[in-house]
Amino acid sequence: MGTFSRILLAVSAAVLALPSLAQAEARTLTFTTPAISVEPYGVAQQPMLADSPKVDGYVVGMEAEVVDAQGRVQGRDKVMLHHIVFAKIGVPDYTCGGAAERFFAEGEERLALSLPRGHGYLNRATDRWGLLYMLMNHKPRRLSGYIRYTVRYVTGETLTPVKPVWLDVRNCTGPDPVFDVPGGGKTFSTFTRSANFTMPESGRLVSGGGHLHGGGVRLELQNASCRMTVFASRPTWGGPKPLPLLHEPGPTKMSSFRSTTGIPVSKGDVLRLSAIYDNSAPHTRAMGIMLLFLAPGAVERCGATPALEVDLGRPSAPPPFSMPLPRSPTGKVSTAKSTWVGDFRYGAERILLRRGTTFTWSFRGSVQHDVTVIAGPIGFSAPWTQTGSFTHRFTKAGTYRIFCSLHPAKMVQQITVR
Ligand SMILES: [Cu+2]
Repeated sequence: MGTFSRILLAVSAAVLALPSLAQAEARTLTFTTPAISVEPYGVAQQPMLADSPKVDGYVVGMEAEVVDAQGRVQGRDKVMLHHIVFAKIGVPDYTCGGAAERFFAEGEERLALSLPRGHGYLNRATDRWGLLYMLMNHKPRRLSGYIRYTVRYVTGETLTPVKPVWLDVRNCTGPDPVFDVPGGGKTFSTFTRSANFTMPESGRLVSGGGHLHGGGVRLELQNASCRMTVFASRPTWGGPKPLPLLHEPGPTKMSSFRSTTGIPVSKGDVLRLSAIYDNSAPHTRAMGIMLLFLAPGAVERCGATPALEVDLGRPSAPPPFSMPLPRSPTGKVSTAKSTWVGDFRYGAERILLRRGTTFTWSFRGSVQHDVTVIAGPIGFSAPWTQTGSFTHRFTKAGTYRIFCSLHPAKMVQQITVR
């Protein structure tokens, strides 16, 4: 076949692929961040400006992954995408206000955004995007990762605009919206953390998905005003675990829904989000987040939920799991009631206490650290900090395995309570 025939063929294929509106175009745009360096077994997190489509249009789909310098997707056992959040700068967030509207996020579950046909998230050529990343390196050497994200983008057509509604059981309490599941309950016992959000307008929820961490059972959205369960996002477990274990593995997938009809919600309706976790063991630094997309407009009050297109995965109960320390604690056993938390180690790594003791960690790092129980009779954690102190009263005997979630391979501690 000659060159000319090949061009003709390509042109006719392109014409056939065009939608009915001659001007309309859907493209997949690919963006890659500069290199992000992550220390051995370390965590890197930072906000950065992000490239965005420089023409007016609508985002209809999105996904993100970590690639190496050659553009190859990195395995979860190298630099893992722990969390990523995209936001439009200068636009208040739907639920939390402030200066950035969160519109897309992924965690270990790799939830891609895919809006139902005819709906899109409006983007202007002049809009500016930011992203907040958290990467984790599972190798003993410094590695660089690049976040590559693809945007499915529609121009030349008017779509039904949607607004991102970010619901979180921690309800806008800062950059690290975590809570601790204490554990210590019977097999199959659960722990629930909930938060309410009152809808400021009416509309249809046309897409939604969830985010849970290790130990998550389900993430449930209810319309409390209508006494209806709207949607439950369920975790799928399994697949290879990124080794060494630097955190309790999370779901590999969370179920999500799409609907062109949408789930009706009315102005004033109270949406209640509940994160339900296994409570037979501690699950510290847990999360419960659901990102929904609302197409504003008049609806019938407490109208029926339509049939949803659900990407279910293979949901099951979280597998029983006991997190080991990445290395053995060393040094002589301390019986003091306090220790320091400094750059990349705890003052004492082996501690023996009497039940009822109130123990104090004093922070004095040049970077942030924390105290996170990864296994033990009761789970608790201290927030990321460089200064100040954190106390915990040990009321239950047993062995507490502790690390800094930001430097898990370096900062370990074991406290035995008798
Ligand atoms: Cu640390």
